[in-house]
Amino acid sequence: MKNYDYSAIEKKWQKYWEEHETFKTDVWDFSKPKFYALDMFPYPSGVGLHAGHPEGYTASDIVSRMKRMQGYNVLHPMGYDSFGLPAEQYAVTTGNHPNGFTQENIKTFSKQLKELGFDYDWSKMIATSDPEYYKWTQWIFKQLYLDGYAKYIDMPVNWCEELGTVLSNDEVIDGKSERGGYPVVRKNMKQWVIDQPAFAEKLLEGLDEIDWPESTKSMQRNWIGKSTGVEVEFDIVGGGEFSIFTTCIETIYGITFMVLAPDGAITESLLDRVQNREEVQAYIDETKKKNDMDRTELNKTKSGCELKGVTCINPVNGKEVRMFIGDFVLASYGTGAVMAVPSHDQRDFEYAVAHNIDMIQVIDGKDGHIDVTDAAMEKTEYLGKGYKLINSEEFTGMTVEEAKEAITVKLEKMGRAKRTVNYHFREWIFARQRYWGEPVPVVHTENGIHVLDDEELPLILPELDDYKGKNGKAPLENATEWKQYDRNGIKGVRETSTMPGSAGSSWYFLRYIDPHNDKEFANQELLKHWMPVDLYIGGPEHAVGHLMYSRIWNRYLYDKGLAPTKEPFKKLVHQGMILGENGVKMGKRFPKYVVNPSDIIRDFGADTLRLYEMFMGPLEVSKPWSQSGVEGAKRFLNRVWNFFTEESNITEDNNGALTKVYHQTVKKVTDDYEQLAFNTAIAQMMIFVNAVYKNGSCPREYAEGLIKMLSCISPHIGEEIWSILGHDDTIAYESWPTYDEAELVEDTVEIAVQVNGKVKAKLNIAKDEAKDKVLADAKAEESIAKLIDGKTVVKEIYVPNKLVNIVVK
Ligand code: ANZ
Repeated sequence: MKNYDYSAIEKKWQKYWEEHETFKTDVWDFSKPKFYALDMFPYPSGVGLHAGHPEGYTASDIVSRMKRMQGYNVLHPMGYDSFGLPAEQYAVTTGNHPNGFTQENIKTFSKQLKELGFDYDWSKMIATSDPEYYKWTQWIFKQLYLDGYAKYIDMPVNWCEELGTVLSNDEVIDGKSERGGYPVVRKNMKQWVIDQPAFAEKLLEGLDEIDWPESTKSMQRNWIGKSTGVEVEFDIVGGGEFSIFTTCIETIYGITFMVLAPDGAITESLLDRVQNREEVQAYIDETKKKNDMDRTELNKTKSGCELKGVTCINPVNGKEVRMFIGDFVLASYGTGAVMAVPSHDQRDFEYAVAHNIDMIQVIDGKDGHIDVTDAAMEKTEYLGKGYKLINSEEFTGMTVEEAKEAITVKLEKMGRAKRTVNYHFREWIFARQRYWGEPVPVVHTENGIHVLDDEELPLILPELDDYKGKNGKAPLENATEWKQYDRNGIKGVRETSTMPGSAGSSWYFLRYIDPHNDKEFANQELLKHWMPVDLYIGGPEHAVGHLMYSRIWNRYLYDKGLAPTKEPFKKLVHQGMILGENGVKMGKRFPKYVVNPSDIIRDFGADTLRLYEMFMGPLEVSKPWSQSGVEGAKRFLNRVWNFFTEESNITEDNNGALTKVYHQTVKKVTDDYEQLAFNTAIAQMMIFVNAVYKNGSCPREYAEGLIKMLSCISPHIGEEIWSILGHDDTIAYESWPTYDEAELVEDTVEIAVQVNGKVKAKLNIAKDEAKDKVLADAKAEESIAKLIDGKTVVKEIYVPNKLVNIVVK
């Protein structure tokens, strides 16, 4: 028996693949159908691969290897999302350029990925921090700007005067900066943004045509937050008017007060009229310290104050209504004003209780009174339940749906209502005061913004001595020479903020198809052939970040005629998390449970690691690591090795003993790989290997079929056994094993055995068994034998493969 020296075997085949460029894809070969398998590319951190990386990467590797054997031209690339904060922090603390650190990490990652035996086409590797790459990130940004989707506009931001910088929401705690504890205020500032709302409808529609997890689609729908309602205009007593946005116009007779956004324009226009100006101003100042998240949280107490001396008129019944300000109403959503109906809305209810305001119930439950708070909680479910209006003049008695329409029509006739759609989706803030990112290719001049010419791209990130921004300002402010722009008579100062981390990853799937093109971001003919990505695998944490941004950039390019498909990722699968042996997330908290893939590769081999991670359970669920599971995986590979490398075990003829189980295995493995159900595919291969051992030998055709299937999961051992079986070439391009449906048909059937027409027993017989044999077996069956013992058999009836009836006297 040959020794299974996994370490030598793995090194040998990794070298072979590299030397033979086994997995280099000729993207111009259109003669075969294409398959584009994509992994979410890693951030090249300083710590290298973790146990979670090989999981998703092995999954896409298996499918891509099967597709290649099935005759597809497969593109399976890998690269690095290499701009970002950790490299920047490294630079700040060590004074070294982040590029060196990033290049080192990329080397480590690539080495580790190669040790895992993935079938990546390394000639197509990209890194988002590479100028050859970010040239095109800048170029796409430029198009977005020229088409009006990238804008430089006033946006509310968290501003810290002492630090002189904008902070993200999580850098602000209770109105103070996390660092230093300085006061932070909301303030409008010029920012680079991408107009996401402009894509909202297209993004919603696109979700219907892609094969993605339902949970991810619904997270995207919620994030976009489409809301259909009505804007209604109210007159202010003493002159003027304002509008509110509501999704529940049917509750208009239940209004007992109004709430305005304290920091909104309507409030500002009323300040001169309020009698309690000081109180109001103090509350406005308080509001400006909070971010939207704090303000809208449901369980926060509903603070606010009345605008004393200011009231408005409800247009449907002429009633005078009190007006308040409250921070739960956001200036940036709808009109920045709410008609408050405390009987039917949770937040209005809490506000009314806190401020002692009346309530009027206007919707009656089908089963009597509906709890005011419940009604609000069930806001969506309450439609279609037949709830009827009360206390609503001519609309009393109508269902909610009828009243929605009728009241809208009435207000429209009065010239008071406008049907509106709102999105919660906001502009995507597209600039950071950081160093390690793509420079924004624009210049601020006296006459406004000047965008760089194409031949000025890439705009290279300048080297700096100091990567820290002075006083919290953008680090590129330190690049005093670089900053100054003077070309072709245009003078100005370059933009010093850089693009966010998600810029480069929003289009990398297009670049992989043609990564070395220096004329365009990718050749259009190639894009047409290769897009969309057929299978995209990555973590669920990107559900609304990267996966939304990529859809936006792709859709923008599609609308411009520069990308061939509306949606970039046809099928998406999220791998589950691999937990520590103690069942919790691997990390600093429990260092003894952190698994380093390199250790497993050293002690068991990459093939075992890959097999083990695929056998742990369904790909999509989180599962704890188990060292004994790794050993079990290794034992299985040993069993395969020991049997199939022994020449005398492989027969040239086929006695049929393994035919059925082999065909069942090919069918199950093929179907399961397609469904990414790897654990059950492996279980079936184990069944087959057990049957082979029991049989003592295996026909060559079946041995080769098994090794082909197994080679997708554990490619090194697959190649090695394949060569021992007498082949000179790689197994990677061999044809996928096939199965015969006819061989799958069950060859035994269960029949009923009756005595005098009553079923007394069941019997398993070979299909189409001879009548005499079946009758004899039936009569020999213990329970039947007892029943007919001593009686005379007068008739024997046999319906083939169905039943036997023995008539006795
Ligand atoms: C009256 C009403 C009665 C409402 C009722 C709800 C229930 P979505 O679905 O998120 O669009 N609203 C409107 N503008 C707001 C703002 N700027 N800040 C905070 N809340 C705002 O929610 C729309 C509902 O949220 C609107 O419908 C409005 O309250 C409130 F029984 O109007 B409703």
